[in-house]
Amino acid sequence: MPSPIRILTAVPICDGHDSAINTINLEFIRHGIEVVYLGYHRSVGDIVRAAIQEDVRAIGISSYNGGHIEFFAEVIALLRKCGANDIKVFGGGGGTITHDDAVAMKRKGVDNIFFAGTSLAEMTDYVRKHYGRPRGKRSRSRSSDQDLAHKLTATEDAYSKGKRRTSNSDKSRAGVQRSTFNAQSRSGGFQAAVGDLEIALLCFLLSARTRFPRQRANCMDTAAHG
Ligand code: B12
Repeated sequence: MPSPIRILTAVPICDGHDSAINTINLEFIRHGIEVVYLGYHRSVGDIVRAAIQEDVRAIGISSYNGGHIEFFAEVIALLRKCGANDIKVFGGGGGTITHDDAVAMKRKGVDNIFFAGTSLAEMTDYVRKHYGRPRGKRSRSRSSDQDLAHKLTATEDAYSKGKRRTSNSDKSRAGVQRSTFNAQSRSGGFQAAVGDLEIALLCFLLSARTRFPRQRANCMDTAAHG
């Protein structure tokens, strides 16, 4: 099984309209998309920091109280500043975000804006189609948070590939590749154990870093981003 598509969703600061995103989150999850929901009243800095730490493919923002052109643009600017250009931004906001606003937002780098009446299936298909492709080659990490997050993703991806090998060895148990079964199952088991250890170690480092941050990533230092 490949690793699931992981996205982060949030509602901007000074906005408590969370009913749409709650429904959308559940629909994404029901379709196997991993959702990190940050909640409502979230600042640009909160959203970008969490998106980098979680190494998500995209950020989905639900915005109803205005200021969306600037807010989405600031998220994109901070992502770029942090060297996280590979994290895409999309969103919606019922009757608040107009078609003209959406044109301006796309010009500033937003992937897509969904309007009132869009079906949940359409949004899920969009995420699968646009954020489900294998990642391209990564440029060098710009912060220890980003570095750790990339390593964790690489380990998760390797682990899910290792699992696939294990299930192939299950096939061999049924006689398809009997001669290599023992060797395959040993290496599959070993890989899985190493994968577990690596994940445990990286999770520990990540949580220790969150609890005892020695330094903030440079790109997050500006007070303007909250
Ligand atoms: C429900 C609602 C509320 C509820 C919110 C409940 C909740 N927990 O969410 C309550 C009653 C609490 C509320 C309060 C307020 N509200 Co209100 N609210 C609405 C209302 C009627 C509907 C919004 C909604 O949830 N729609 C349901 C969703 C599912 O449908 P949709 O919006 O069409 O969304 C579609 C797409 O945009 C897309 N989408 C949306 N988000 C995202 C995100 C992603 C990632 C994706 C992929 C897609 C996507 O999904 C849907 C697909 O069909 C709107 C009016 C409107 N028609 O938009 C006003 C509205 C947003 N509210 C408004 C206002 C002013 C307020 C208050 C300030 C009122 C007050 N004076 O107290 C407060 C502020 C509360 C706060 N803390 O922010 C204004 C905002 C005006 C503005 N931007 O200038 C609106 C536009 C009403 C109006 N015409 O005046 N509100």
